[in-house]
Amino acid sequence: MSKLKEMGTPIFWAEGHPGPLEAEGWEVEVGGLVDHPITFTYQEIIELPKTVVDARLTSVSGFSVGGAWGGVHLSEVFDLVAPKAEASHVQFVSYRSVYTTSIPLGVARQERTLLAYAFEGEALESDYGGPVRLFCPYLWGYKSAKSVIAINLIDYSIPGYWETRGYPDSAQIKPRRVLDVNSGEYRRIPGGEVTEFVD
Ligand SMILES: Nc1nc2c(c(=O)[nH]1)N[C@H]1C(S)=C(S)[C@@H](COP(=O)(O)O)O[C@H]1N2
Ligand SMILES: [Mo]
Repeated sequence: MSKLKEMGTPIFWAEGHPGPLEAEGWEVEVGGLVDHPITFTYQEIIELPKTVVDARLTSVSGFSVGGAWGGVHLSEVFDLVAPKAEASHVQFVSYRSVYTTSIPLGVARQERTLLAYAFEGEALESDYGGPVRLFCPYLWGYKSAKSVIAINLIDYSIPGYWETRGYPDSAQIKPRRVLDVNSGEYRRIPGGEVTEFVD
């Protein structure tokens, strides 16, 4: 059993669970406002320089899970596709194209934002957005689109699945009490990127 599952990390598939998804044959199409659109295979993604970040996924629904997320910096991907000067946001499209979300390009370029394919050294299963998902610890978890099939560089923020259902596009993490999945305890978060809990 994977570490995420062992800890009882909630599994969110608002659009319906897609069932098992295979890494073999998986492709991520990166396009929009770029000079060189590229469709990456899973194999090509894992061959890009790997980064492991110790960070937390924190959901507005009230949980936070931390660990070693592994993947590739979005900036590595952007270096290859060359975003045009007018690109200001990045849209992520999940498998079946029902779940989408966008984040500012500046947040996508930050150090701990990854196109993630591993947690604690294990490949991500489809429950948790495998084979490849966005992992962005700076914003509420609804920005971390699972099982990504397309990444589009755009010049405005396109409201996605939860943004069109009333959740703020800014997705700024606010101070509040959440379940720390790692310890099983309810703890207070300080707001902003959750790196520690507060008393
Ligand atoms: N495709 C897809 N991606 C998604 C979601 C979803 O329902 N479908 N839920 C989002 C929300 S609200 C959160 S908090 C995280 C949860 O990730 P997890 O299901 O791996 O715990 O995924 C985000 N990405
Ligand atoms: Mo969430």
